[in-house]
Amino acid sequence: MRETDVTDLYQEFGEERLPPGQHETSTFPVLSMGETPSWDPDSWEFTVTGAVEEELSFTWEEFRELAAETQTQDFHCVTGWSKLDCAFTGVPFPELASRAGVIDDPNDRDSTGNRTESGRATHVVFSALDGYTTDLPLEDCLREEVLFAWAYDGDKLPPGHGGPLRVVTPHKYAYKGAKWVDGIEFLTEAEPGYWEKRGYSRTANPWREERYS
Ligand SMILES: Nc1nc2c(c(=O)[nH]1)N[C@H]1C(S)=C(S)[C@@H](COP(=O)(O)O)O[C@H]1N2
Ligand SMILES: [Mo]
Repeated sequence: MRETDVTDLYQEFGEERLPPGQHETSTFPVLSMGETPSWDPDSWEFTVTGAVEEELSFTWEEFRELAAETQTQDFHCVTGWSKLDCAFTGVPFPELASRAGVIDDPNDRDSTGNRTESGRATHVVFSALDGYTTDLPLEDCLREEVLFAWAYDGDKLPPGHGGPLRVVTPHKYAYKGAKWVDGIEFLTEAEPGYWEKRGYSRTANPWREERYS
């Protein structure tokens, strides 16, 4: 399996690996809005819908057959803790986007960052088994380090941390990474997710301390 270390991605955003206002922790706290949902591998279905050439759906077995990689990443929680050097294994977002036929041309945007051509995807909303949602602009998702992860430190992802499958977003605060993720929808306009509706940042760049909107 391909293994990469993406902990230097901070250089794109700031001077320091640890974003401002964050402290390092060696534990991995669990933060969820509610209970850990139950998961049935036989009926679980992962869907890719919306503004794509071809909508997709995967069973758990099918999802596990997608090309995966292991990445060493940092994890920044908006409440102030950061856990460095987490090894997550999973499928990079661009793999799913290209299978579904999402064409992104970063030059084809107006001054607000939206696509100039209507009907093309500009945003993504992630959905999860517990009813959680979170949204990001498409260009923030089309990055190798946005992983649909099923393993953490070589073991299967614990249920509390989003197992069987979660998203990780090392370039964003961790609320952008939906635990128990079961779908992505490509949108032609922004649609705020659970915390985004409750005052948290739409863009959530830790090096700019975009915590609240
Ligand atoms: N489905 C789902 N995903 C979620 C959440 C949640 O409540 N439900 N909480 C988010 C928040 S606020 C954070 S900080 C991280 C926490 O991940 P952890 O519990 O693995 O530390 O998951 C994010 N993803
Ligand atoms: Mo959070």
